[in-house]
Amino acid sequence: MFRIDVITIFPELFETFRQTSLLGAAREAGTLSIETHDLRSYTEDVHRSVDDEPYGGGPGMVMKPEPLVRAIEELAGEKGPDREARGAFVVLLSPQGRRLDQKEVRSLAGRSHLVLVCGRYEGIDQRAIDLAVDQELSIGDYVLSGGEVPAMALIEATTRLVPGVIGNPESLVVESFEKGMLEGPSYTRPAQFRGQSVPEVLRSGDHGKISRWREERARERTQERRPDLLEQRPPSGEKR
Ligand code: JDQ
Repeated sequence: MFRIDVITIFPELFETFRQTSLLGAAREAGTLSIETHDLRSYTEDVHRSVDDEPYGGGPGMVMKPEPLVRAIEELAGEKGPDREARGAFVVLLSPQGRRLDQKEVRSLAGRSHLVLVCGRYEGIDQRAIDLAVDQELSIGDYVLSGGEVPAMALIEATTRLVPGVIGNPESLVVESFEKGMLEGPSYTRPAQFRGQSVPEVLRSGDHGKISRWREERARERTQERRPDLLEQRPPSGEKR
């Protein structure tokens, strides 16, 4: 069982997401559990405050450390080797984190319990991060308004690698980023559309030829759009 707990002030953002086919099926099969936890329920003041003004002044608000650390420790335990030994790993989504890539996704999918912390406002008290978070991750170099959308991206990317979550494991390994290359073009019916035809080779029935053609198109597209991916690739045949 792969368990994901999400700490957020907007748990309702995850409701329809949790019901999407892949995640819903895995939850019903008992291979996956995704629970959200309202950060406000971990506050102890009458106003249920999760933010406060920044020390040193400046615009915006900062997330208070107490409810965050209380929530994380209740769900994952105290930071340290015992927590990691249980397979629990606490990730804070933030623009200051290391960039999430497929290699990191594979590593996260190898854990058994992820606690995802979604911030809001302009920052999080550094002491909460130091005390309770194992890793800060960003999904890309652009600024969102909170960690919820990044958390959903991380959940989709990791859960599809968890055995038993995707129905067909064959459709997985051959995919673009798992090979360190982009996918080439795909086609479906009709064979002719607005004067453009499906490449003849794909309708030839020669699977060896089709496979080589796809490999060439993938390489061509990767060279054109993402040459950085080809530079990172190990010599052919080696697993990344
Ligand atoms: C939060 C914000 C100004 C943060 C608050 C919490 N890849 C990625 N982009 N943006 C985020 C992640 C992200 C994640 C969590 C977040 C943005 N903000 C907004 C505003 C400075 C820092």
